[in-house]
Amino acid sequence: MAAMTLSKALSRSKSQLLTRTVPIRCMSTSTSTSTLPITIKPTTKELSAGFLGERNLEKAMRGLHEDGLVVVSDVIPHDHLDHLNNKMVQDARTLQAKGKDMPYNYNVGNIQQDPPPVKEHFESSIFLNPIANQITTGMLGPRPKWTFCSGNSAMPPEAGAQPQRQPVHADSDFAHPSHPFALVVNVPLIRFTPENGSTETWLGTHTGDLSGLQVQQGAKGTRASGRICEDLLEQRRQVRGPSQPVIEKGSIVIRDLRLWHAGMPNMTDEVRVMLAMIHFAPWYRNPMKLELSEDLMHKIRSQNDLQIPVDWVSRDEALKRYLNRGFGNSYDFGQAE
Ligand SMILES: O=C(O)CCC(=O)C(=O)O
Ligand SMILES: [Fe+2]
Repeated sequence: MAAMTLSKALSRSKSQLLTRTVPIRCMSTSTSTSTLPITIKPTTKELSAGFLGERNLEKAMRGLHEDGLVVVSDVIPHDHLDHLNNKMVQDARTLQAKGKDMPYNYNVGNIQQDPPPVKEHFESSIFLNPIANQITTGMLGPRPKWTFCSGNSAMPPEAGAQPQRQPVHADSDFAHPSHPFALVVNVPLIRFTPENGSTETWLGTHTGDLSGLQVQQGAKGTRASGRICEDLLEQRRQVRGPSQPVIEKGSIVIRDLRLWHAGMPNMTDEVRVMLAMIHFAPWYRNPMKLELSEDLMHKIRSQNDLQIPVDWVSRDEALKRYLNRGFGNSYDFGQAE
């Protein structure tokens, strides 16, 4: 019976192949046209185990394979987020005071900002979340490599300045594999809305013809690299347009590094911080390392979910250095020979 159903399905898909007339340009492997991401809400049991069951894990895999993005809601305690947010909002103002010398991305309303890499600001629920790790492991293979830990702060517009959006871009502004190799684990520290600059995302743009250097403008290493060509944006908009989803506080957003997206203006008076941690596939030869304070050594060495190459520095040194970093596109997320 099962065999008959399968052979029927096979012959149907064969006949569809023979008669297909739809052009593939600007189509992706996903057939969904929804502009909103799949959101998973773990059960109480899954939360206490720190582990998704089969159905929710399947949903996460579908979101990442087909859309290039998935949201997992209600996984991080709000007091953990508040503690880190208080510190990072102060730090954002310190960076903003540097004017054009701050590490901004595309325009001065969006700052590249590392979290303080010391024990009192390092909650495992945020930086080593077991459900986030389970999902990236499911996509990339056992013990993904965590080599980038930073954030993006959308700043309220300064007096007299015109709020600006980022151009639509892919963070993968270098030659890369055409199969999944890197996922960004984004943690919003507050609730994200279109008003405070929820990231614009273009679901389903991470694969096939839509992904790779041929769709981008801007040389690697320059501030405005990775921009998607205008004509392709217009074509894609007709197939599956962008959205700025509301993301509830406590959520984690996992995004394929190849997905088209853009930082948007923050029209409120509250700084909007989003952490961005990159998990690379275990086979991907990205030579970067985290720089962490020695007071985190025990915590990092006693976990086994991820490979975490670290340059260890003293606590004083860590605190002196973490706000003196480059803008987003100055990092090389490429693969060594
Ligand atoms: O802040 C955001 O929402 C996104 C920022 C971004 O994509 C970038 O700076 O590369
Ligand atoms: Fe980006």
